[in-house]
Amino acid sequence: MKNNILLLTDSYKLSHYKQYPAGTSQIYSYFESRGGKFDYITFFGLQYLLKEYLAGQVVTQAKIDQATQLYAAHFGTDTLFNREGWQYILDKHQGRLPIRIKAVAEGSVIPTHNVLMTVENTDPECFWLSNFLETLLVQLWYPCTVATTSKAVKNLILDYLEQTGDPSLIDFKLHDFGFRGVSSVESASIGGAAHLVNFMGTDTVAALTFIQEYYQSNSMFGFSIPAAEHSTITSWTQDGELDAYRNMLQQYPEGLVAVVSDSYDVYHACEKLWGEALKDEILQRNGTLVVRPDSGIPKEVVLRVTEILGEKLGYTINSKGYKVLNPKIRVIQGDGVNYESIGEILENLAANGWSADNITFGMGGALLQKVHRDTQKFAFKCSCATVNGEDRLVFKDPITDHGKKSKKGRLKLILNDTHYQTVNQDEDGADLLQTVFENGEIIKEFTFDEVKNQANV
Ligand code: AOY
Repeated sequence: MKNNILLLTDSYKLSHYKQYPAGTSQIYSYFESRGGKFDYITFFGLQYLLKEYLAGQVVTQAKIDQATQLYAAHFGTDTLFNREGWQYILDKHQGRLPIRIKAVAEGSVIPTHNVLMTVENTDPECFWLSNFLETLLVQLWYPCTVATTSKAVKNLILDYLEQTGDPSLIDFKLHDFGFRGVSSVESASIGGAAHLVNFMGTDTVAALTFIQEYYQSNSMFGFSIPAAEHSTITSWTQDGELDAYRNMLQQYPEGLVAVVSDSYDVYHACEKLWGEALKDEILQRNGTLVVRPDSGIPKEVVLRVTEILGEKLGYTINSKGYKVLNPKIRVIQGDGVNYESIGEILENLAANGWSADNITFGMGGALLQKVHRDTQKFAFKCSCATVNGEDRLVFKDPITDHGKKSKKGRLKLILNDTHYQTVNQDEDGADLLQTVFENGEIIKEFTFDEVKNQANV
């Protein structure tokens, strides 16, 4: 049985329905980033979770029966599982979840410490369901964190392009190399799509079908080019390195082609092979050769490779006073690339007079895998409980870590001029949270074009 919602939770949640106060009719919870590495969150990925796991009739008799059996064995007793609660959802709501989810528009860029999403039950009998969904919904941390990292890198590269070159090149300055480095195909799909909220270059093919399927888009949102890997170069043997490179230029006589060039000696490859033996072929080629170093200290190797290629194939000085390689040649760095090393590489290039126009980055593990829920400290907390018909302001504020303090009451997100604020619903100001899900139905959908537009306002 695919995606049994009754099983997509932590074990302890199965016992929680008996733990709320008598008379509880609603649990209202919210999702936020309590800070972290970056100060702004790009919100992305909720629509996938809604479509894949929550929309439509997600409770069936077979799923209840499966859960009944599994939980009896798991807990060693059949008294814990809330069978009646789920049977009620099947019988009374045709298996559709009596839940309302409000959220900021997908692609929104919101300062940390603000409400991004709220979850509440719409049937008072189902007060226990709101936080049963926490486990699944908090997995939103992953696409939000990837989109946030990718956006931060975009702003970093844009700073250097504005200072040293052409900002219109930004869309292809960060290429996703991360498919092999993630823990699953599902993660590659989700994380790869999150990166494409900000950029247009990817080698993570799984992201493309994910966008088509979950973000209603028939057009293409990720692009790539022919590129070598070490096997296609080293199989010519070290003596055949020149022939391997010449073959690349001949097999792809037009457009962009990328060639990993560090199999033996990247400096020799740039100076003698690309820079002398193949110089005329590169200069006469109708396109751009992208040289890829793939080892060493990134900021040092990139600078030296750029200087060799500049000396051998030429460069011009742009209007901002920075050197730009001959348009027939560029550099791509994919080894050791993360937010910090990109800054170091661009700084070292600029300090030596080289424009950011010369380089593109490939980012793999640091984009899609070297992130965790605490990179941006995501949390889902109850802020209001209705008990005996009265709303209680609910919060936590541990003396052992006030950074974990949570918000109180029914929340909304407002924009005061340019300043986002989370306030109580009875205060003035238009709520930026929109209902996206109610009683099993998706109320508001976003296309990937809309997500991208929202992320770049
Ligand atoms: N791809 C730009 C196109 C892609 C890649 C993918 C791991 C590319 C390399 C390149 O130029 O060099 C996964 C490592 C590299």
